Amino acid sequence: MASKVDRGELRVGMVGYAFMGTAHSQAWRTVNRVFDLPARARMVAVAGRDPAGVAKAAAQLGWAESTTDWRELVTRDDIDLIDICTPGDSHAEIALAALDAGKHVLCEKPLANTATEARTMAAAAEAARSAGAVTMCGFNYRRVPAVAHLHQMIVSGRLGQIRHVRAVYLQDWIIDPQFPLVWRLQRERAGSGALGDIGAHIIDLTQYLTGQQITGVSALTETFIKERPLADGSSGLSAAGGGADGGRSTGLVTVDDAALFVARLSGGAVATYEATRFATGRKNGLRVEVNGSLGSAVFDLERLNELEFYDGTRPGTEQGFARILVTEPDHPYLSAWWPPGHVIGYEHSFTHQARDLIEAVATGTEPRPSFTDALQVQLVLDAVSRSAERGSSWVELPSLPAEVPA
Ligand code: SOE
Repeated sequence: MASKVDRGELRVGMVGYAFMGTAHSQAWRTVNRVFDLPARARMVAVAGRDPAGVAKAAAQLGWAESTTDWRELVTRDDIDLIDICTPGDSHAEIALAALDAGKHVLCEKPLANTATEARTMAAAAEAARSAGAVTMCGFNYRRVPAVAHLHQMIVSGRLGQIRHVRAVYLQDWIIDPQFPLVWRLQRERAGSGALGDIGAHIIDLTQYLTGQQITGVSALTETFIKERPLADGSSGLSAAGGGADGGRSTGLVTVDDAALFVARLSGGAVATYEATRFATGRKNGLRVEVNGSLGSAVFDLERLNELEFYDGTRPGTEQGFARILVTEPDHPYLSAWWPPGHVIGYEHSFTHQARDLIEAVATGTEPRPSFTDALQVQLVLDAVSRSAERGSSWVELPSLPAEVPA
């Protein structure tokens, strides 16, 4: 039986301590200092493969213990919740073991590397609910106050009937051909490239914002740089070419660098999506624009304390995109932080995620996005990949006759 909380404590074990492990650790350290909650998070232990690395991480990030054995961690009686912050190829194994041990589970996005894995995880989560276990997937951008506020505006009808959704997530961290073949560029480890890593965010975000689900897609993907230097110590999973040392010095990139697709949503809206790691100059450029019959709104992650709002109900002489500064105490989560105008950051979305998860565990309610919600995102990822592979709706243009001026 998954304990709701143990004597007012939610005892947490985390697997993985890189970027997401660091962000989640900050959230577990901070959440009870900011929010009045029915339980206090206790950072019991963090697991990782490298003994020295995980011990250093435990000391730096605030975990009481470190271990190299996640399988032992998920069975410990002094742990209530397992927080999975590892690459996607281990999400299913760890989550299934944790659920089997009666733990609550928070799993980083995307839920899994394949739709099949995601289905198994969602089914196990559903079965575990009867024993009181809750599951959540770490689509943290839902918990940026400006996003949560825009969600409230849309569901209250402030934008009217939603016609268009326009979402991009633009990064540029691998435009250098010498950037090594890290795990995010290997299908066996990551499942997909920009599509699952950052495309998953805009899929979840737009479905959350509009309350509509993607019902069909037409897609294309591209891998601009197909071979890269091996990362230190890694083996070229699909190595090609021999280096000066006669060994394998490069490996094939087996995932997408960019994914673009159009979609229809269940409420009648049409949508465009672009996820790329080759948008030179864009560092973490997530932007969503929603056009409705009564107005439009724009969220831009690089200006995450703001919304642009076009109120189509205003007199024509007063219409224009207004900037809403989302720092008021009546805005989601913000009454716990600073006075109006004192902006917050990327990391606060993880603290809000931890807040909502603790609240859900303590009250026995299912947090969103659950594993079932995350399965739906995984099915969209799968559909995009299949559409791109088929090129089904693609209409090639005949090459123009030579005499046509360039
Ligand atoms: C990719 O670089 C990445 O780290 C994603 O994996 C995260 O989910 C996103 O929040 C930031 O960018």
